[in-house]
Amino acid sequence: MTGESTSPGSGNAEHQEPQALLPTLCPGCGASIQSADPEGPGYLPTRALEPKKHSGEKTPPQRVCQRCFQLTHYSKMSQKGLRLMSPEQFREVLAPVASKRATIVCMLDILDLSNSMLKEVSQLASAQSRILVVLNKVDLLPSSVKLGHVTQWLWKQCALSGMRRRPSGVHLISAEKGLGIRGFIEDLTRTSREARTDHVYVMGAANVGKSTLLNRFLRGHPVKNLKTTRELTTSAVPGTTLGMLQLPLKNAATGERIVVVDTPGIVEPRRVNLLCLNDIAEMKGILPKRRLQGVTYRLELGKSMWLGGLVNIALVEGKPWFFTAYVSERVTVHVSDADKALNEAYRAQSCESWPPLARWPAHAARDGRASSHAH
Ligand SMILES: Nc1nc2c(ncn2[C@@H]2O[C@H](COP(=O)(O)OP(=O)(O)OP(=O)(O)O)[C@@H](O)[C@H]2O)c(=O)[nH]1
Ligand SMILES: [Mg+2]
Repeated sequence: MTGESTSPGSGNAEHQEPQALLPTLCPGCGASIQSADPEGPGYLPTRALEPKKHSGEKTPPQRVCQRCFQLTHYSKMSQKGLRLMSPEQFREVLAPVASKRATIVCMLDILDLSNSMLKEVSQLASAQSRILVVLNKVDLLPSSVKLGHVTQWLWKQCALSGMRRRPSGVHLISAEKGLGIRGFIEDLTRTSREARTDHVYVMGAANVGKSTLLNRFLRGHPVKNLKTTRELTTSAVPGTTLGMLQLPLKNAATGERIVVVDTPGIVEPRRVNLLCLNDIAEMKGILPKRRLQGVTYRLELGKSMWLGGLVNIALVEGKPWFFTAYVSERVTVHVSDADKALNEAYRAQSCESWPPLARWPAHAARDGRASSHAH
C-alpha cells in the first residue's frame, strides 16, 4: 500500500486500454486501486476512467476510489467499507518508518486526549528520528481556556504517557481552521533539518485530523505544494485513510523541502466514536462543529447523567457533586434516576436522546464501556 499517489496515464488516454489507465493508489485514501472487487478497498470501476467524449478531455482527471467518492459527495459508506486496522496490520503498514530517519508528527485529538496518546507512535520512531507532538482541534476549546496552560499540561501528559522519548516540541493547532500552523511548520522544518531528514510522517489515532492537516498544506501558505493532486479524503468515519500518501512541500520562507506522508490511523478501541460505527450520521453528529460549551448538572445519589445514548454517569455513592459535560452541540445531555437508566423500558421510550438511547444496550453488552460510575 505504500508509495506515492500517481496521476492516471498521460498521453492520449482515448487510445489506451481502461486497465492501463488505473492509477496505482487512490489519491484520496492511499488504498491500492483495483477494479475486480467492488467491496474491497480501492475499488474503481474501469468505466470511471474512460474519458468522457463530450467533455473533450484528453487526459482523465485523477479519480478517487468508490469509497472515497461516496464519503466525499454523499457522506455515506457501506458497512463493508469500514476498514478498521488491527494493531498488527497497522504495524505492518508502518513498519518501513521504523528503519528510517524521519520526523514523526504524533497527532493528538483535544476531544479525546487520553485515547489518542498512543505508545505505538513513539515505539515506531527509529533512534535517529525526532518526534513532534501536535494537539489538534483546539478551535473547539471554550474561549475561556488559556492555550499556554494547555501547552504546559500537554508536556506533562507526554511525560506521563510512557512515550519512549521526549518530544522535540509540542504544538496546539487546528488543522481545519488553520490555527497554529505557521509556528508548527517553522518547527517542523527546523526539526527535520536538525534530524537531517526530509521525510515527515504524520501519525496518530484514527480521526484525529491527519488528512485534514495535509489538506491544509495542499492549499499552500506557509508551504508551497510541489505536486498537483486532489485533496485527501477526510471524514468522521475512523479508518478513512488506508495507505500512505506523500505530499512534497517547500517552506515558502526558507525554501527548504520536505515530504509529508499521511498514514492510516491507529484504531484505539476505547475511543467513543467507535460506539457509533453502525451509523455515519451519528459518527458525524458526535464530532462538535462549534466551540464546546460545558453543560453542568448537580448529581445527587441515585441520579445519573446521560450523554446522548452513549454514556451514562451515575453517582452510586458519596455526596452530591457537580458534573460538567463537554459534548457536541448535537448530543443531548439529561439527568434521570440511576435505576431508571438501567431499565429497558425507560431507554426504549426516551426518544429525546441523541444519539438514540436504543443503541446503548447493544454497545454496553458488547464491550461494557458505555457506562462509567462516578464515586
Ligand atoms: N473542529 C475540528 N475538526 C477537525 C479538525 N481537524 C479534523 N477535524 C475533523 O475530524 C474528522 C477526522 O478528520 P480526518 O482528517 O479524516 O482524520 P484522520 O486522522 O485522517 O483519520 P483516519 O484517516 O481515519 O486515520 C473530520 O470530521 C474532520 O472534519 C480541526 O482542526 N478542528
Ligand atoms: Mg486520514
